[in-house]
Amino acid sequence: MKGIVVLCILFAGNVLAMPNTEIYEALFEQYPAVRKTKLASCMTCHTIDKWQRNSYGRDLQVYLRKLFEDTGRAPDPSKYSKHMIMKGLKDIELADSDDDGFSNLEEMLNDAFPGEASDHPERPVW
Ligand SMILES: [Ca+2]
Repeated sequence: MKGIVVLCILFAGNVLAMPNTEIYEALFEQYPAVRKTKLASCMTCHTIDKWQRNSYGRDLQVYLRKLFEDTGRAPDPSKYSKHMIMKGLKDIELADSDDDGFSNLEEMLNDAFPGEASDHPERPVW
């Protein structure tokens, strides 16, 4: 876990503006089973190419910015708390950020990246 956070910080530079420990603490508290899966990585919210946010990361970012704006404050990623991030994760659970036919929650519960359309739970065979 410590290695993942360090790796994210090293590669992310200015791309990741939020404190990474808050993100991981929120992610693991919201979805405890994720801690031992591939989703316990930067790739849950970012692309490997230039470490930009993927569609799931962008949806979360939009939600967090709106939380700040709704209170009349300018969005400040350095002040996103674990609680705020958890609220954001919950709020985008029913969305299908990568448009692969599965909700973000279905993907989180089935070890599939919610921001990567080519990675999704198995589709039922009819
Ligand atoms: Ca997916």
